[in-house]
Formats: sequence, structure tokens, C-alpha cells
Amino acid sequence: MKTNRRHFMKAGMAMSTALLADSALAQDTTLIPSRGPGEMIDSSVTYADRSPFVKDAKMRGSANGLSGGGFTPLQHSRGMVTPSGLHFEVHHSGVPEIDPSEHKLLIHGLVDDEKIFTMEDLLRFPSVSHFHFLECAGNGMGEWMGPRGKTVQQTHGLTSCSEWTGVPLKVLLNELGVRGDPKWLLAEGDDGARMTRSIPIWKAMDDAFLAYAQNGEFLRPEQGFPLRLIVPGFEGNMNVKWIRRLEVGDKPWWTHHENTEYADPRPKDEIRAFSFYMEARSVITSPSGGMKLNGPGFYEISGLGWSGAGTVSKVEISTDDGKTWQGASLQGPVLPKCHTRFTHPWRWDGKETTILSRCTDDTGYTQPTYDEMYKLQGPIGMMHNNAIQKWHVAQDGEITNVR
Ligand SMILES: Nc1nc2c(c(=O)[nH]1)N[C@H]1C(S)=C(S)[C@@H](COP(=O)(O)O)O[C@H]1N2
Ligand SMILES: [Mo]
Repeated sequence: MKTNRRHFMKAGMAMSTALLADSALAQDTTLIPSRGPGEMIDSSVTYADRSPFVKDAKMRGSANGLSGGGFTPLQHSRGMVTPSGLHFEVHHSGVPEIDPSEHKLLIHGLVDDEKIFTMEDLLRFPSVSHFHFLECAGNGMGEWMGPRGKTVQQTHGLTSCSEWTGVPLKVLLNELGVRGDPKWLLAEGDDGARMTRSIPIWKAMDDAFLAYAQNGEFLRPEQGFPLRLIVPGFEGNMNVKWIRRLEVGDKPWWTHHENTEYADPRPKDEIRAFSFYMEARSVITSPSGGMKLNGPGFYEISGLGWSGAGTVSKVEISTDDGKTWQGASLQGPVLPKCHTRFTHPWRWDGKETTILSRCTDDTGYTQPTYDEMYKLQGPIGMMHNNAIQKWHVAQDGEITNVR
């Protein structure tokens, strides 16, 4: 690390001296700013686009009729925020078109006052803004049986991170007054799938909120416009989009998704329902599958760590297939239930190797290996795959998924 920094500083100093002197470099007219005015400001543009030179960061769709969505191109990600237009999507029955002036939210069940809220009503309540990751429990599902995805977009692209703004559930529930012995809250979406999930009331009263905005603007239709539930750190499926109904009750509803897809197999024919937490996980996004290193030398290893149970406390990197580990730098901000960017300086010697990362959160939990996951879930587990990801570096610099 020290030698790298010194190397950079030397190079930087050499550069500034060269610019000061009347050197050949300074004579190079291509370095002298001599550009005329740029394009005129187009007043008809209402939403600006990216540079035409930025072509690679694209969503990868996996549409399969109405059920499907898109994967975030994590290999091109920088920092911790996902641009709204690159946020992954999972829809069980397509994306409904909802006019916010007609959208309503019913809150009923074990409350003193049942009530229907319009969007206008909800926008008048005290709001919060929080950065949180959102991850589908099926992220990396295809990797259970072996390395399948070529790129990190394919292996890990069902996680994204946004700043979400909305009204805390506790504010609304306190406004209506809960009665009896409330234990659970049912959330129902207004799409064809009528996605319905039971949420424990303690979580509703803790940090769950109804979001109407994402990264400073109203939600994208695909993210649940005009209103969605954000249940920080819990499996993506519980973050019900296009939400239209909340019911307070004293037991879970055992809805379709709770009984089937989102229950996890356990040894001895057991099933774990209500997994809730997306546990600590990390992945190296650069260099990652499908990339090629351009010869030996310095590379920055960069990636993302996150935990639905709390805050990332450390990410460790191995550049020798797990024999030795070193702590990565956390770029910050390091926030709870949020993507955390890590970096690690690496000098590749040009030899074949395997690079991997593992994340530990502030509960003390460390991301497991595939062997450890198999013991827990069996080889046919599907959901909640948070195992350590390995990228193989070939002698020619080619990076491949060996997971
Ligand atoms: N109403 C509704 N809510 C939904 C879904 C859906 O199909 N309908 N998909 C769920 C699933 S499985 C996930 S992983 C997240 C994905 O949220 P995103 O599309 O905003 O990334 O939304 C959840 N909420
Ligand atoms: Mo999901």
C-alpha cells in the first residue's frame, strides 16, 4: 500500500515539474485548452441523458412474459448509489400504470380509525430520507449448482442502492392508533400479481417506511410509482411496490409467496419461512467476470459489501485463492443496511490466481463459503445465497466466474 502511494506521488511530482518547465509535453498543442463553445443548451430537453460515449452500463433484462425484470450492471458501478435508471427490477405481473391522483392507500384491521389516504395526504406527513440497498432473495440463485453467470451483473445484479424518501409506517400507525395485540402487518400491492406479504409489527414500528421518492425524484414506475414499501435490510419481495393496502393483525397471513418461493429448505426436511434478513454479503465488482487485465502491474480491486442485519464492519480481500486475507478500505459513507464501497490496492504479478472478498457486519456475522452454505441449506437451496464469490484470473488476464 505504502509503496503504491509513494509511486503515485513520484509520478504526480514528475508531471507537475514537467508542466512547469517549457518541456516538449507543454508544447504539445493537444494538451492546450483551445476548444470553442460546446453545444447550445437545448431548452426542449426535460430530462438529460448520459454521455454518448457511455454505452456499456446497461440493464440486462430477463423478461419472461410478465414476470421478469432487469439486472444492475454492477461491473460499471462506482461509489455506493445505483442510478435510478439502472436499479434492478423484479415484477411478478408486469408494471402497472398508476395515476397518482387516483392512487389510494387503505389502512385497516387492528386500528382505532380505519382510513384511506390519497397521495396528497401522504405527502403532507413528516418524511424521512435514507440510503438503503434492496436485494432480491433470489440474487445469485443460478449460482447454487455451479458458476453460471459470466459477469457480476448476471451473478449479483439483483441488488441496488438508492436514497429513498417517504413516510415512516410508525407515523401513520400512531396517527390511526393500533389496538388489541397487533403482531403483524399485511402489505398488498396494486399490480396484477397483487403481491402480498406479512411484515412483523416490530419492524413496521422500527424503520420501515412508505417511499414515494428515489434519489431525489418521484419513484420510477418500475420501482413502484407512486408508492412502495421499504423494509430496510429485509428480502426484496417484502418491499411491496404500488402499495394499496395495509392491514394490522395478530398473526401472519401465510400468503402465496410466504408459503412457496420465499421459504428456504433446511436439513432434515425442514423449511425456514420468514427469512426476512438479507445477510452480510460482498462481491468484487472490478476486476470481475468478463473483464481482462491489461498486463501485470497495479490495479485497484473495488467492490460492494452490504448487510441487512446492520452495518458493514469489515471487508477482507484475498488475492491468493483464500490462503491469506487483508483488510480492504471502506470508502464511506458506511451506513446501516446500505451498499458500502470497498477498495484494495493490488499489484498483479501476472500469474494465475483467484481473487475473492468476504464481509463481516457489526453483529459479528461473517459471509459464508459455498461449503458452509451447503451444510446449512443443502445443494438445492435457491434463495438467500450470500456465499463468497471467487473470480479466477488467468495468465492472459482474463477474469472468469469460478464462484
Ligand atoms: N406489488 C409488487 N411488489 C413487489 C414485486 C411485485 O412483483 N409486485 N416484486 C418484489 C420482488 S420479488 C422484489 S426483489 C422487489 C424488487 O424491487 P425493484 O423492482 O424496485 O428492484 O420488489 C418486490 N415488490
Ligand atoms: Mo425478489
